Amino acid sequence: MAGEPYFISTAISYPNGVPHIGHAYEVIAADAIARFKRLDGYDVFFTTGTDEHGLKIQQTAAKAGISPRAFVDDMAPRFRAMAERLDCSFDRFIRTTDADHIAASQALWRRMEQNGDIYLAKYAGWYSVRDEAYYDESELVTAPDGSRRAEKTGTPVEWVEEESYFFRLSAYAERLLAHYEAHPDFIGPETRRNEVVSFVRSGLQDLSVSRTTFDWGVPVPGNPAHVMYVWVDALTNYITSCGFPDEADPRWRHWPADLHVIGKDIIRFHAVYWPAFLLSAGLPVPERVFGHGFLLNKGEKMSKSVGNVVDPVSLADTYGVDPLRYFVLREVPFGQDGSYSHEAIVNRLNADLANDLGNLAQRSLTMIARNCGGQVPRPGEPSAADRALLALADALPGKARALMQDLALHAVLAEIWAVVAEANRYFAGQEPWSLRKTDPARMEAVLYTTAEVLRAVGILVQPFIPGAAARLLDLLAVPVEARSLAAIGPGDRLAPGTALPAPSPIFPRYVEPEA
Ligand code: ME8
Repeated sequence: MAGEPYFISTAISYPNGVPHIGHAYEVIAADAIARFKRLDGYDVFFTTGTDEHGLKIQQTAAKAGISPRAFVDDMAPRFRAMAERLDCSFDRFIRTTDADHIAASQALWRRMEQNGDIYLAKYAGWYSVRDEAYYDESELVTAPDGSRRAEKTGTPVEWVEEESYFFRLSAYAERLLAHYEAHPDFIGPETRRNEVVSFVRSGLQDLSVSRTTFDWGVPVPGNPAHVMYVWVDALTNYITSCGFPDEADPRWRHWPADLHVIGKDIIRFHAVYWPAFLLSAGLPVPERVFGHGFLLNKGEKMSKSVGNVVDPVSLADTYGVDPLRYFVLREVPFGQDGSYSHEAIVNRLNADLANDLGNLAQRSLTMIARNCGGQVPRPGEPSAADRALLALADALPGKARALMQDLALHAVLAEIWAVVAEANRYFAGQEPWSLRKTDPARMEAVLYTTAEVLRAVGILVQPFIPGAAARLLDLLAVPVEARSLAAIGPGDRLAPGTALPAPSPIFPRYVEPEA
């Protein structure tokens, strides 16, 4: 497909534990955006993956009694399997241990070095292994047990002294501020943007970008006693996937990224360090970095000690992949924190999916099967009510595009479901079951109009609930090549007389298992 290139990525996950709901949330949201852009004709490239280097991984592997390599080889496939299980349509699953990634990281390093932005010095500071980050004295607190901890994350820090390469980040503050100014959409949502701007305004210090105290990392070119700071290598993943450093690679057309989807906790790395590295290397910087919120279990942060860490694959097994995707995308305004619980998921599933959309499809398609010979009925001369409803459905792509531009995924779903609600009111008001005897032509028109709204809805929900959307469009006999956004509206209406398959329910209700 030769549309305009669109590159979207998730963060790459630390595989030092099994995937959790936060990882699932991020890849589902990015997938919905990727799929929407594909529907809208873009040449999409969508990446996700695992961030496999660093001290934390080395230590976790040591605890497990295996090599870091064996450890990540065991863990990374679980992240990939999760994304596949959640129906995420990534084009590349990048592992930072991939050979092309090591080469890309070293190439980026050399470019920054050639530009005079990397120098060797001595580093001393408070280091948090858990966060893979150094903290300033002013960023620490003393815990009740007397240990020093990073205030922001609560993780323990230790005093570390080592020879280190530095990146001349201090030289980039002005250019970064000018970039934020010139590209108001570069960082979203607004709160994150303000946070980053004030951080950069307060002045930037050079960044320690190598380590000598462990060896599980990408060797620094020309000085293998050092491995790169894991964030240098991690951020590079995005250009590795685009073929860097081979700018003749066909994938390079996708750089710069259109959108990095990441969590709010790592915005600084993506909106400050990453563009500075790229500017130093003479490469274009991404169009947009969006920091989504955190998903909390009944409002609580998940942690192993609280015992509320939920396996996203088991959630998908319990509720179904589409209901899980729908829940996280509809319930949480994208960019804000959200909460999930069994009750909240079941409510959404039964109310929005089973009742509103599922029943409408089931009732109208069953009537068509029984009363219209299993074929798309005839619209006749549309009434004012038919026209009004179709106009609402036809307006959806425009509204959805505008909301997607703001990454308001939840609002797109709200708009679609507002039309579903209107279609339900229409269906109940028109009473096609009564028309069956009194005015069969009018019954056909009502069923036709309803089916045509379901076609528009089916096309539009594909990015969010791909499996169910495909089943709905199959029931309406919509050809696979006629499922793009452009096919919504008068030009591609359902053709009367088209044979339809026997209807079957799309969304079963969730029923509590017997105790
Ligand atoms: O940060 N809710 O990896 P990670 C929503 N390797 N999102 C969450 C979340 C939650 N409860 N918990 C984490 C890293 N996330 C680095 C990224 S990118 C070059 C390197 C998000 O496994 C988090 O914000 O800790 C991040 O975007 C992603 O999950 C991976 O987190």
